[in-house]
Amino acid sequence: MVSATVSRGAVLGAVVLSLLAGPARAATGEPKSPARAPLPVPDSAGMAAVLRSAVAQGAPGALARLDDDGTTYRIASGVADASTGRAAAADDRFRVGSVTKSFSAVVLLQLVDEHRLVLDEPVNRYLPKLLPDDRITVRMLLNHRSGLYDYTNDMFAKTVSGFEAVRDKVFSYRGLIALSLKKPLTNEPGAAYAYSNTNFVVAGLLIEKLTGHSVRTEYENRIFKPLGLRDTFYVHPDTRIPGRFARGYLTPDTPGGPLVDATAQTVSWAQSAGAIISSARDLDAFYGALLGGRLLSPARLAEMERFSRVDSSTAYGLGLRRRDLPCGVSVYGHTGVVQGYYTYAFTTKDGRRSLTAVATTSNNATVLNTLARTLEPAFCGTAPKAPRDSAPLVERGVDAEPRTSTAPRS
Ligand code: REY
Repeated sequence: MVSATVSRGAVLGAVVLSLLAGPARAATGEPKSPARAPLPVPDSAGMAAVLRSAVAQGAPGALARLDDDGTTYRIASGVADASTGRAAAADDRFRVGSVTKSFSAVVLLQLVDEHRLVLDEPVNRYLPKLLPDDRITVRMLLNHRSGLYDYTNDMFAKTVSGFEAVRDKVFSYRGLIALSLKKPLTNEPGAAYAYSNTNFVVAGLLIEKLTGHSVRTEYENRIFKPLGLRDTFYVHPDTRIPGRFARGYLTPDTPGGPLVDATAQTVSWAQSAGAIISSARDLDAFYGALLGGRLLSPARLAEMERFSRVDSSTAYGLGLRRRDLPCGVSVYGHTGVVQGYYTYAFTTKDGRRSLTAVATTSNNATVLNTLARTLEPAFCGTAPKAPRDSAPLVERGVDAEPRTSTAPRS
């Protein structure tokens, strides 16, 4: 069963959003180019077909919401709760995983705007002796070029037992960084892109050091409240998702094994790298506001959008990913993987068409690759192409990027 609705009239919401962004951000103004590049009409039937495929491939539920300049498309398939059979809904809350990284990057870039931080200064200037190499700058954290080893590689070498070992744990930032520093740097500072959760754990520690507040307070005051994100929370170390949510189910390493309900967890292993809870509505609003210029000054947004290529269709800026679609449209956002949930959240360059798509299982490469196929019907308007073959393209979902077992993590 797929449910789909389309509604118009969210224009007022968009107006309120920009007003709520407040005078502090007024200098950043509205989108610079009101003349919008023409985009094809979204193919909502194509998006629904992709969600149905994700459910057929093992996700208990899948949902998507597209906000297109005042028109909203809501689509859902499967169940939000496998034990009660409640149908999934496009408004259900979920864990966003690494989409959190964009929120952390926005906080740090606002601090740059406020002259409280310099991107090209060493991290050790702000956090003395934290890192083993003074050449690691703040920018290298945000663009994954520090070389800091990703401790989650070891933590989740075994999917279910690795998860069960940490689901109730509370880590300090420094404890997580110490896990990373047991291993040497994976590259010379600045020399290569290597996606690592450690970078955004250091970012969280930096936010707390510079502001004297928890990341929760900074996310709330700088982003959640000004944008009116009423479904978005940072509850760490609480293990519960407030309100109505879709449950997330982890796929075990052994094929055919039962799914594990992974909904309740501290996500302390990720914190500022991955512990935000949100909804498709709110992620669409967040990326729309970010790319629309309502969270950062034009200069800082331009820094966030200085991309370096990761592979033929992906580039990474500062806590921001770019996807180049076959139809020639590029979209901006992030992917997220947290036990039980895969998220794709992307928007156009002007922030006026935003898509969030979620599947409620993880550690299932087939589902991850299927979910990626929501982007084309959403932004290119074409029917999604069948996958080239049925073999999983993803070895491990950390980066939510297709990669092979032999390729370096990129
Ligand atoms: C960690 C493991 C994923 C997920 C991760 N996510 O680092 C960050 C991100 C926050 O990039 C887990 N995979 C899964 C395994 C693989 O355990 N053995 O797929 O749920 O979003």
